[in-house]
Amino acid sequence: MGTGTIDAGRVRTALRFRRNADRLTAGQLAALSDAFTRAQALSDDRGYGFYAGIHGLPLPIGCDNAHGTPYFLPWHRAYLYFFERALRDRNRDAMLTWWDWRTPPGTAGALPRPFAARGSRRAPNPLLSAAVDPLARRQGRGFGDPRVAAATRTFRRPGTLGVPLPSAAQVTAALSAGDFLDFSEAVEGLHNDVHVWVGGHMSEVPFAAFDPIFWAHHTMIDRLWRLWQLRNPGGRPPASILDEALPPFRMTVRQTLDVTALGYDYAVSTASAVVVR
Ligand SMILES: [Cu+2]
Repeated sequence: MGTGTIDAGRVRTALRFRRNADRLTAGQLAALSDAFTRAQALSDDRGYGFYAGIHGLPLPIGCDNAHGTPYFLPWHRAYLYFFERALRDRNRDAMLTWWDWRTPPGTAGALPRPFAARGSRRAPNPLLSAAVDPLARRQGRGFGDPRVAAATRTFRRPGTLGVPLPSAAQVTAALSAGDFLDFSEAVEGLHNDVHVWVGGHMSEVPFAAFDPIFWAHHTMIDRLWRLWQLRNPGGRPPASILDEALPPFRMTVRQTLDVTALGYDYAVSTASAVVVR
């Protein structure tokens, strides 16, 4: 179930790979969409709204210590781990996927195609938008953009708030930080820019995780941490926090350090220009 303990049985199985959202096979995308659709249909603690609500409203359990602190990367890694597990409970072939939002020079960047596809009335795209918990909307009244707090489903306003997506050069610069805290701070700053660039629900912390693109964005952040770790084998959060838990998850900072121990890794694609070496 949900936010319980790490599942050692699954961890012992072969590694599963998270892939670039724009390079999914038809089968990988179908599994992901199916899992999102099924999770979005559940209103209990196995469902999409429950997980989205952990990040901000209506269950702001994690967000206070998950942003602007050394817990930023570990907390979100735990969050993705348990959310991905909830997705795989709905469709066992589903895996989180990352949005490579780095913009090549001279371009404005774009949302990954699977998350931007319109879908049809009969078959709405579960990666485009999701319902916002009515309780979150009630609690969030008066917070931030009133159009966001009032909307029953998530929406985006890409590129309208005046903040560009991070460039490849900015990502490379963040990855070159030699110290964990320096890296964490740099990557969190780029992460904030992506939230603002997407706009709508993504630009408001209490609602951000209801937008399906949130998960692809944070999977990219988690992947950058993994790439940084491969470059900096000894680099880790301060020793004083390694055995701290990451509420509401029954996982400690130390338990987030090795993604392969959590049963996953990131697929290397030749098109991903972040070179590790
Ligand atoms: Cu975020």
